[in-house]
Amino acid sequence: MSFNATDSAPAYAPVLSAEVRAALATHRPVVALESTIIAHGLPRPRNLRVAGELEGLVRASGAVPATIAVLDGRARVGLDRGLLERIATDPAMRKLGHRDLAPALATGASGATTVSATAFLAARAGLRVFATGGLGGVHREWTRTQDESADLRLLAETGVTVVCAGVKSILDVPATLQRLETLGVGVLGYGTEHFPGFYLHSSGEPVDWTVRTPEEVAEVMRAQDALDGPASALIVANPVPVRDQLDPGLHDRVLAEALDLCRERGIVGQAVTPFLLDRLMRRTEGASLEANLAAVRGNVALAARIAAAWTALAPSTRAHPDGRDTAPRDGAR
Ligand code: PSU
Ligand code: MN
Repeated sequence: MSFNATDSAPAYAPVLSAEVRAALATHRPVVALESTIIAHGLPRPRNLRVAGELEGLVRASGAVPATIAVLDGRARVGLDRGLLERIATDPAMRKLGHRDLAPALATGASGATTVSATAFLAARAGLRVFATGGLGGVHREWTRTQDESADLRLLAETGVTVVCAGVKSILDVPATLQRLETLGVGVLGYGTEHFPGFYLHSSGEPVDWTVRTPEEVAEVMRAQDALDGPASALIVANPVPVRDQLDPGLHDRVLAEALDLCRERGIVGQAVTPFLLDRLMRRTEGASLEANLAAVRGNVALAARIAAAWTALAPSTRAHPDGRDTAPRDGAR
């Protein structure tokens, strides 16, 4: 481990790409994208194509994509093609949660950021809308392992709107929803009265609030800011369309087997989620991957529309016209 430390303080603040900086300065919509899904959630070489495809989807929907990662000890918000390629192809790319950011920056490390680290950096950079596949949450073996993703606590303290297909179905979904309630994180079903099930259209769990348009989401964001309480995320739970979901019977069978194998092999910590996602993909002959990708694509496109609706609100009625001031709600603490 070599440290960056020198007499002059290294630049630890996130580095925004010129395009992202320009978009923020002119109040154009920007969508933050995470990189762990690229480096650790999808198989190579497809992951690189997907990374480019997701950025293209954001652009096609009229917003600027800002994929977030740490490269050579710099937290980057907005990556060029070369950096995206490194994330997708470098086998040494680490998986960085929020707590890993400081050691990664201090040692000049490189890694993909999870939801917790991405949401944090996005808020720091003044981005309000973030898209991913499925959030981390409470694992099914929680009573034994105490494994609850750091995503939840970070979202409880960070003022970003996260568009996702619920939480990964490898998790204990009811327990995760309960934690979100306890932590005070708002959950909106997008066009649905049920919490999505990641690979599945529905987890079977109800949601308390349903919205049907990007404008409605933006209005909830404005109300959240006007209330001026402690910063916390807003989850927009957007289900994968029924036609694109994984067959529910196949899902349940293959997942039970993957969870058993995970336990048998003693896989713990950060390795659990990538292991289960990979195992499901193999055992469904790629069907889970297609469902995962359909979910992510839908989330990215919706996030771009929400970002546009958000920037369309009169700047004076948004608490943070460009998000970069230090007003109490920017969530980046
Ligand atoms: N969504 C996906 N695939 C993924 C992830 C999300 O479709 O791989 C990643 C996110 O980065 C999320 C992480 O934060 O999985 C959760 O990992 P853990 O359970 O170790 O916190
Ligand atoms: Mn975990």
